Amino acid sequence: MGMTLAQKILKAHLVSGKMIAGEEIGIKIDQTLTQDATGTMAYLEFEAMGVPRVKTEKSVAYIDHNTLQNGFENADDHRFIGSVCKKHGIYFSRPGNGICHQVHLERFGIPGKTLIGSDSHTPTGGGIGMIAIGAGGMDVAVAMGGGTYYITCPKIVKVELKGKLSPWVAAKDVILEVLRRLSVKGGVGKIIEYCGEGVSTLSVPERATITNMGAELGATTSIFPSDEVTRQFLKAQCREEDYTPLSADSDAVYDEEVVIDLSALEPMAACPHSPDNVKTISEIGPMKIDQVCIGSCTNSSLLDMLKVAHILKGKTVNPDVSLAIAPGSKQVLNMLADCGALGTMIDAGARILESACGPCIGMGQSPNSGGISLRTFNRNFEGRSGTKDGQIYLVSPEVAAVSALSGVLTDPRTLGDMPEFKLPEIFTINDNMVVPPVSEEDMDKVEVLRGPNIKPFPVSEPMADEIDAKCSLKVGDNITTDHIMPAGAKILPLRSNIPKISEYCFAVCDEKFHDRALELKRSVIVGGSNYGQGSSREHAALAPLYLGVKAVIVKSFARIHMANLINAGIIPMTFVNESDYDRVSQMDELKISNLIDAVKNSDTVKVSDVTAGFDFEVRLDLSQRQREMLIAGGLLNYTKENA
Ligand code: MIC
Ligand code: SF4
Repeated sequence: MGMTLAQKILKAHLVSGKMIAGEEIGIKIDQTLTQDATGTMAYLEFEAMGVPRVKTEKSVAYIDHNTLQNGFENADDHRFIGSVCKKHGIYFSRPGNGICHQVHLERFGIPGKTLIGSDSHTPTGGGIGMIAIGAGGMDVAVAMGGGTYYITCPKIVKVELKGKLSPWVAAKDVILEVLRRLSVKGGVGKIIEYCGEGVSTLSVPERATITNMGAELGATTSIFPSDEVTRQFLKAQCREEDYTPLSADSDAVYDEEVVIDLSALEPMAACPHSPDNVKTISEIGPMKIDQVCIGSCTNSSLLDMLKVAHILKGKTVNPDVSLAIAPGSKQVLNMLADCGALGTMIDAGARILESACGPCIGMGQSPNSGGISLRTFNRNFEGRSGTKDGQIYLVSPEVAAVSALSGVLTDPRTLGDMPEFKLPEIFTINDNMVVPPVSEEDMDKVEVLRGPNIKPFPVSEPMADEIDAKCSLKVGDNITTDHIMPAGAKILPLRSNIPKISEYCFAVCDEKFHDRALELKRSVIVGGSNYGQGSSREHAALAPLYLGVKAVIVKSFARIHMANLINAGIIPMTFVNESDYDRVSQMDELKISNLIDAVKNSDTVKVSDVTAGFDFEVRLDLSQRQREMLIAGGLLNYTKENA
């Protein structure tokens, strides 16, 4: 029986387990990436493991999230990460060099290799045929130390692309269509594999937009074949030697199939407040807008920027609109400057931002109260922009640029003929902002520089045999990690300080949660389905750990967050009968006995709701390794015990 491309790469990296969907497999990791907002924790964890040098083929640390530096904290984090990298064998991409996923695709990604990154949009690398997966910082630390990375062997969904995109319809519209059909939960436990005649019509940056935003499906990752288009891209990056042709076997068997006719797609937008709330631009109509932001790891490539510059050329941004543009990398910005496109954007009135995440993670450019903002980003969760009642629509760069001029949501097809936008034969290559590590002989000479805001991560205790604790919080469906541990300019600088950042834990849902949880000392959180979707931030597990949360009982979990809870030693449980969710109330006393035996040996355990006077069953959907990890009190304790 033939294999899919994802299966081939996974099999070539298989360390343990059987390639049967639903079973736990361990894979060898070739490359890792971190960004600064999750990186400080990941490197503190790496240091705690005591491995002197990274054992991967390539590990890169990027500084792209916390670049606002409205205090010493972020600058201290950058300095800490830079010094750890120098010492332990990691390449350090300095602030200003660009957004991790954009730069990694340009300079380091290699078809057929495995990559894990402490950022949920790591699947961007699937655009050049990598198995690239977002993970918690602790998993990345373990992989840097040469440890195996474990996932549930995913189902493979075939997305067959037919035809060719019409003029002014974009890669963003392809992924919005996939989201419209499959929803933000539709990819959980799955890899989305693109194939079909339409693939060759899409450039590498377009493919990367699609795999990037596959994160919003909850998918393990997404992947495109590595073909002639990939070779051309790598050649233009002076890396043709990294090219290998890769595709699925013609008789590969898939678990699910979706067909998308590219030529039938039209410009779309994801409406507030979910990436799967997708409508066509014509359905929404000419809504008045206040702000447009172009950039983020989804849509900040040279190709995107050249299209935007073309649309803006000789025009002026509408007087009622603020247009901000953040090119994705130093390479992109450099090339825009050299070809005059940057001048065109400035001339039209765009506010040029540094090559970083910026507004995507609420680091500046929050819209006005109730403001309508069109963004080429990948997430529009409530409050993420920094304005609680901001209305964020996710759109293509084409829709963004044309609407910035008109002041209302506009279909770019009204522009008429579209010129052919081509990638350059050769990109401007200058890796001078990537600092290589020192040699192994010199590593002892490097001092790791720590600032006062960098606090050790909270210790987790080995599991107790009984939980007798109140439900400190009850939340609904689709809770994101932006609810659990919000980001933004005020909170992001606290990523290295768990006690301090915990003050904001769940503040979006309930400002009193922090104080209540601390007062209770031990507690349990109850939630609905797809709990923990979105970011890979392990702070969404470490802050609850610090606040004494022992277990989270929900209808279903998002993949990375569930792994992060286990890594932190918090027990993830799911309702056997979802209707029991309605019977549990916040502040009910919940009691679970003989927990160690249940976690060791059973798939379910009984929870007594002492307050409401009823018992219910919860599922422990865990692998043997995860069970041992929970009993040890999390991944770090487990790794030490097994060292
Ligand atoms: C995001 O897009 O939500 C982030 C910020 O990049 C996160 C990582 C983080 O919270 O630091 C992600 O996607 O994993
Ligand atoms: Fe940065 Fe936004 Fe991409 Fe996250 S989604 S890595 S915040 S640009």
